[in-house]
Amino acid sequence: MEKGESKFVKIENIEWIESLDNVFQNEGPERVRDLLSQLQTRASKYGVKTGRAGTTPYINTIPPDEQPPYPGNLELEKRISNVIRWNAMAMVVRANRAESGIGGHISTYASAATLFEVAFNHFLRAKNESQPGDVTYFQGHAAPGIYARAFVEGRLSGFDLENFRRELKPEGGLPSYPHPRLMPDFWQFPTVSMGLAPIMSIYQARFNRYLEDRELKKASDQKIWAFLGDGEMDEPESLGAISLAGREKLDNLIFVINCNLQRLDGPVRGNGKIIQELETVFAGAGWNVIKVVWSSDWDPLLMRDKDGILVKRMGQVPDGQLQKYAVAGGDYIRQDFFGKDERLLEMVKSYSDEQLAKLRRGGHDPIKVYAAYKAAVEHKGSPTVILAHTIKGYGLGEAGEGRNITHQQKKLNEQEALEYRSRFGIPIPDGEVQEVLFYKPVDDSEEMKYLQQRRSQLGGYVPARVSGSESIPTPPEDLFEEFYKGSEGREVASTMAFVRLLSKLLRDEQIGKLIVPIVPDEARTFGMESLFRQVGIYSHLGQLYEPVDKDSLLYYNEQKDGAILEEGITEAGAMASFIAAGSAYATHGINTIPFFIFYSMFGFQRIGDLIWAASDTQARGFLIGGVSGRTTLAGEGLQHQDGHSHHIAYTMPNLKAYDPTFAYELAVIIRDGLCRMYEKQENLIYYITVMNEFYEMPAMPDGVREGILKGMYRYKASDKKDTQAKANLMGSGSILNEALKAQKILESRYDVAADVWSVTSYKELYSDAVETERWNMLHPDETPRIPYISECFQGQEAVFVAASDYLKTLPCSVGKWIPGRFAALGTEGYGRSDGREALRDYFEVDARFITLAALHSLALDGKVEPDLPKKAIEDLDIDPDKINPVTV
Ligand SMILES: Cc1ncc(C[n+]2csc(CCOP(=O)(O)OP(=O)(O)O)c2C)c(N)n1
Ligand SMILES: [Mg+2]
Repeated sequence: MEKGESKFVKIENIEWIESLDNVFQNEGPERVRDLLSQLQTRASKYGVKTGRAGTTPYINTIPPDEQPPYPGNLELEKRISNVIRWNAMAMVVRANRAESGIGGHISTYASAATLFEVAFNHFLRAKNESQPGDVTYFQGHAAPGIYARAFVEGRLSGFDLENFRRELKPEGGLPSYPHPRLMPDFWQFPTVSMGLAPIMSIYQARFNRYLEDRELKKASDQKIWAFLGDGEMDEPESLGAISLAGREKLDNLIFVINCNLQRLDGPVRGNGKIIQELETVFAGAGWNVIKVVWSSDWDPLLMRDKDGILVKRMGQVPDGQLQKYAVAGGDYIRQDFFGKDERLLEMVKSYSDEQLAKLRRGGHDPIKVYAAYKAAVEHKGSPTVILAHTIKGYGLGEAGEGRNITHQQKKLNEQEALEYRSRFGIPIPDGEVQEVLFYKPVDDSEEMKYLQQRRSQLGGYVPARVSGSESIPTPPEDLFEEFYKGSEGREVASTMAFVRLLSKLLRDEQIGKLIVPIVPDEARTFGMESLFRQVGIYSHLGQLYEPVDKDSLLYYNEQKDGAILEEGITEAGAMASFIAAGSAYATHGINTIPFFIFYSMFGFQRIGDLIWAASDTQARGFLIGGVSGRTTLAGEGLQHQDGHSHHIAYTMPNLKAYDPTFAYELAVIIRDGLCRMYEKQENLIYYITVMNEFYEMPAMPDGVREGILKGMYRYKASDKKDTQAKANLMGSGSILNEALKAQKILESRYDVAADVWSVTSYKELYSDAVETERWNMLHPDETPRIPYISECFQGQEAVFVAASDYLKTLPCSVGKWIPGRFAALGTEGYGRSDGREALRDYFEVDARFITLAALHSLALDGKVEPDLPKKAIEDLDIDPDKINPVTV
């Protein structure tokens, strides 16, 4: 009897439990649920709180008598699994012997092997001609195990494994983690930046449903599996989207969370219980929660636990202590865990210490794992999360099993390798174990035949990335014609031009259906309401209510086959949709074309890691940074005004970044994107900033298309020929208009000839120039090539001024190829809430400052009188002692 438990209490407990047993036996689980809910209601009347919603006892959700029979050969599967475990360990250990510090993880896969193997042998279907297959996100740090399996399957060679983490070896090697960019036939999704796999898989599951609802894809029972870590669930992105999955009842989605109770430094919840915590959170979000806490070894004990003391004890012990049991041995477990109650001690009287130490956790028992997976794939009406209890570094023994150092363990000494070999029965003789060689059973061995047969039953191997999209012809020029013509006197913003173009593309017979507009609750900000009516907002349920604005032309129109993914305020979720849509060409063989329109400040800065993941995934599509620029976005101030997204865009090699001014530039760039990404099937992403400042959109001058795409062209040459003083003014975004004003001032007031160049992309100019220089350096005996920017400015005897709504480092990135004195103007400093005019004065990027910068450079070059800049400061009403915006 537990301390403090009176005889009366004990009898009362027995009576209540027996009545419940009776109700269950005679009337079934529904009636039990009903009774419990009535009791709860009653208790809450007295103000009694009955535990956290959604928490169930710390035992398996599926009781033994509901377990299906195991459909495979457990003995063979165990042998296969052991071989894979060995090779996974060997590849990390060998890599670190070859090059100390090269890294790699043994303990993550060691804890997850059974979770993966049951899935590989019985669940994960491959994509082939006759089935869509399942879509799987593999926990990044478990990569050695996935490679090891592919090696045993015969898909990877010993060389590949040998050169794990040494990809640059001439004979090739394997990347540390899942990267589709590096293994485009193997990995489908990059997962190793923690938290991204959970959110990407949720939106993938939703996107699959979107494709079906829009009749772009045949309905199927395809599942999305995501294998995740328990520590990983602390990332805000991991749990941030689970309510969407619950709300949308995504029963095509299965999370498998490997709860080994440890992360990198130590326990995930030493003083708590991560499985219970996650259960509450997921249950609250409407998920089907399946806990796999204990293995079959515990079933006999739990059967004998009539008065629930064992279950109670299981629920009491914190995770840190469970971790201690993994390393402390049977004697300690007997005293510390069972010793709390005489009845518990009695229960395990016949168990030796060794037997107690070997009572496995649920995630190491294929029977329990299979039961959970089967229940998950058969479950209808909500997503499923499987919370599987395991031990980190399982099988490593002294070398790291359950130890806090285990995550970083990359080396095994001879004794440890011997023990590992023996524990998993690998037929390598003692004398050779030290070498930790890879091991593969012969092809006609029982286990190899079984393994191959299981995979062929499931349709082939996984992971595999099969890219099967067809080229889509670029829409004809006449669709873009109105943008080339200009706005004919009307003042419009480039955002409006973009929305108009998008709406035309959505109407296009060829590609209209493939376009996926994605917006995180900013459609009205960008003037996109008209699209609500035109193509509808996607909702699996359609519209179950009468929208308040039904009478208006632009009402909030939700439709089952709506095209717009209106994500609500989640740039991360919207980006996850972009990734799903942008990689659908590989996942589903459907070339959807995402346009993700967002507040530019909340793009690269906020969700840069997801944009990076999109690049790794080889997603294609358009990222549209709306209301961009630090002085163009009037009034919004410090938090909203983006002066640096174009800088972050430099970090992604396959991403093109444009900051156009005019509608025709935008149209040329978007048409080029459609052509390169969808007709030529290049793996690019286009980032384009658009603005909300109104001005007239001119007609496209002749011969500028190439320049627009290459990053710059001369928009307006000076008419002035009779002067020595010449300036080239480079402008981007709406600051180009300031350069045009400065051109007039320079010519009319100061007798300076000025050409105005529209710089649509510093990134393009920079990339071209560095590539050209590199080529020249490596080919010294060939005629040197000339960077495009140098070509543009060849023969110019002039000064150069570049102004943009971004930091000066943007134009400065091409400074070394500018053949003359060069001044850069930009928006260093935090944003301010004010109008455009005041902001451009404050940041020193308006026509006055462009004029002054040109005159100052010309004076230094001796092309104008030395006192002209001072005169200009007075003329232009510039305060020379004004505050430097970068200092405040
Ligand atoms: C965003 C991010 N932060 C940090 C890391 C470094 N990191 C790699 S594995 C790991 C611990 C993982 O713990 P868990 O999710 O519990 O997985 P386990 O290895 O225990 O299965 C950390 C912190 C990362 N990969 N991504
Ligand atoms: Mg963990």
